[in-house]
Formats: sequence, structure tokens, C-alpha cells
Amino acid sequence: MTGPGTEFGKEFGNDLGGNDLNIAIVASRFNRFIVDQLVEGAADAFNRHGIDKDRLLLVWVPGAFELPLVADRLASSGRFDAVIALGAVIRGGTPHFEYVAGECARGLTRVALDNTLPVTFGVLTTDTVEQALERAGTGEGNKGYDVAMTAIEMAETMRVIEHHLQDAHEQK
Ligand code: INI
Repeated sequence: MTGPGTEFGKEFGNDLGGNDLNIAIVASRFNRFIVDQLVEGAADAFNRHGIDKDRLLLVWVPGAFELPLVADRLASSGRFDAVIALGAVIRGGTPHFEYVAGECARGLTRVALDNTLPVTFGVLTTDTVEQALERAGTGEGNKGYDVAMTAIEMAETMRVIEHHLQDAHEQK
């Protein structure tokens, strides 16, 4: 946020969205006992925010590598204000980890930019199952909850910017 003496004609991006958002979650079944906890965390965030369940869609895919494709289809449908990707990629000493985690992150970034839509990254990438469980609710918070709140905030920011740009265009 801005400090004393800083002046801007407009400042956006500090607000949470309303409860009229349509949000899609795509979640991976790999390490499902962890991802289930992330889905619960996201559901808790929606619930606290008063978003009706009819506005929410949940799609399961086999693994984190499959998240970007379905996220892209949902994002390009025009039906959602944000897409949330949830998964758990655990190193377990294999180089496969780098490919799955890296391509998943790269793919989801592309989905957001190609569709100009908030896509939040709730894919845990950890060395061990214990670390993943900690971030899925048993320790320091729940990543699913956090990325759901980020999606709610980003959806509102995009909406506000859109209105502002539209108004500016009409006044020209
Ligand atoms: N998928 C995950 O979501 N997490 C993992 O830890 C994982 N590991 O370790 O392999 C994983 N692999 C499967 C991958 O996401 C794809 O489903 C598979 O390669 C088929 O495309």
C-alpha cells in the first residue's frame, strides 16, 4: 500500500470481492488424501465469504500435470470469474518431480495470461508428505484456503479495473 505523501488519482486492489462470484476448482487425485484437505480449505473460504454452492464447480483430474488443460477449458468458457488449481507434487527423490511441478506451474501461468483471468496456484510442491500435510491444514494454515481467498480478491481487482477502463474509454 502507499505511504504518506504518495498521491495517485486512483488506487485499486485492496478489496475482497462480493459473494456473487462464479469460481471453478480443478483438483488432482494424485496424493488425494492431501488434496482433499486443500479442497476443504477452499470450501471453507467460499463458505465464510457467503458464496452460494451453485456458483462453484469442482473438477477432478488424475495428476498435477493435467491441471492446466482443464483449467484452460474452464477459463476460456467465460463462465467463471476465477479458476483455482489444487494439487500436491511430492519430490520423493525422483527427477519426475521437476517436470510435473515445473510444467504444471508454467501451464497454469499461461492459462491465466492467455485468458486474462485469475488462476490461483494451490499446488503444493514439497520434499516430503509431512511437509505437504502441514501446508494442507495440520500446521501453518491451509494452502487451499489461502488460494481461494486470493482468487476472490483477484476476481474483484480484475472487475474493478475492467469497469475503470470501460469508463475511461467511454469518457474519451
Ligand atoms: N502427479 C501429482 O499430482 N503429484 C505427484 O507427486 C506426482 N508424481 O510424483 O509423479 C504426479 N505425477 C503424475 C502426473 O501429474 C501425471 O498425472 C502423469 O504423468 C500422467 O500425465
